[in-house]
Amino acid sequence: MTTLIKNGRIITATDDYHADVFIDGETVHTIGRNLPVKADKTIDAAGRWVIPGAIDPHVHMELPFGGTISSDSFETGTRAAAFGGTTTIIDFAIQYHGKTFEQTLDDWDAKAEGKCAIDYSYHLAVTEYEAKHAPEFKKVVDRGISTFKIFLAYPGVFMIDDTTMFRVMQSAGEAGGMTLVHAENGIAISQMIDNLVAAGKMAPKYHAQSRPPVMQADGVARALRVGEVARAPVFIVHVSCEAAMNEIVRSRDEGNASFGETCTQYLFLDETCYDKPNFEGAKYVFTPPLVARENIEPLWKGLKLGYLQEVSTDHCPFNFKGQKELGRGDFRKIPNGGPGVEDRLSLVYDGAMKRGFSPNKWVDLCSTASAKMFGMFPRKGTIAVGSDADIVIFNPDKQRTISAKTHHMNCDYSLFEGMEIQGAVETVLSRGKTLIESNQYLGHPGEGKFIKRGQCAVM
Ligand code: DUC
Ligand code: ZN
Ligand code: ZN
Repeated sequence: MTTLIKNGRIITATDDYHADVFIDGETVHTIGRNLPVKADKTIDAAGRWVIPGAIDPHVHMELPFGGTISSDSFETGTRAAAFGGTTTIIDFAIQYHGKTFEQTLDDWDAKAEGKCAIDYSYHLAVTEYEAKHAPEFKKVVDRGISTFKIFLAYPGVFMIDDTTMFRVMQSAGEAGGMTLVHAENGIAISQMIDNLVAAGKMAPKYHAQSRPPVMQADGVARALRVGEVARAPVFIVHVSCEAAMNEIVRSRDEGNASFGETCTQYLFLDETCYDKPNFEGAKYVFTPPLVARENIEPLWKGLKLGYLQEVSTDHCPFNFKGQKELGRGDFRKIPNGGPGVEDRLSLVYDGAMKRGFSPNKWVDLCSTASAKMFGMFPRKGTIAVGSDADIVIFNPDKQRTISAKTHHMNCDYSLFEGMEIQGAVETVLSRGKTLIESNQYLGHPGEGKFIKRGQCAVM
């Protein structure tokens, strides 16, 4: 199968020019002006931007969490991602008690295989590390999983202690991998939760009050200091506030391989969402929580200046009906997480253009930076001869209103309900196959493949 995308404006993280793209099979074959070729399918992209497929490096499909399971399966979640122009996701394979790393990855393979609409990988979340696990780091990296994740939050569930943090960072680094950290002070937060509950403070807004930004900054500082002595690269996930971001800047300025991301929700929403009536604040109960509006512009500035490297979603949806409702009367029982994988590319476009970012920077934040950071570049994250033909045809002028009524995520609400944004995904190709066209999904579950990732390529 060959496809010719004609007359588009090709925008990558580094280039911006008008040309045709000829795709043969799964990869880009030729790029040039007025290509004299015939193809099985021709797409006219006049007036449109032709960009690399977006990469969301932080999602949780069908994750058992908080007494329930996140509501998007690998099938529904990756289909929704495709509608939004995302052609690769990285999920988190979580090690449950007694499991080896390899068993954990086998379990996640079994969940994802044959279901995905788009290409996928996982980070391996390590929750226990005994001597028997040491040789496994190298095997995991050889299997194409070059990133490990640890939690400094959720005591008794996922949280690891500082010994384990040090050992994971060191072992991951020695194996050529990188450690991602959910960084909060989980112990102090537990005490704050107990204090709030003892005072009868049980509404959704107390979830946010139990995890103030300074507790995140504390976790980030600690993780990066430990990474420094372990001499290993560390990547902080879902940075929601300026104080935590500043810790990353400080550490990198001191010469450490310290990186971070933020997520769409932290770039648009603030803590006033928790005041919504009728328990609707529960829709915004995720961790870390939304914070004061003063943090939003510093996060955008941090993206512009490279303090943070990319934007993900931490997509971990739970329906309001039947799932978020589990926590009526007790914020501790509200499953933590929210939907987002579908709207990221266009939300970041809207916000970035309003703040004077270049189109190249937008592509970098949504695709290229993650391809490099997580070991998939140049197969993913760019449009170049030989790269996978993961391509989005984007209409930069179209206006649309975000709504759960029209989104494709398996979630009965949107975090961004009613928000009017500029820019819309029109056509999506995944490894040469047209997946989305005229708002229709043309793919089949299982066409997305596991992608073996290599080392981080930003250092
Ligand atoms: N935070 C969430 O809100 N959900 C999933 C895991 C996490 O860290
Ligand atoms: Zn997290
Ligand atoms: Zn997460």
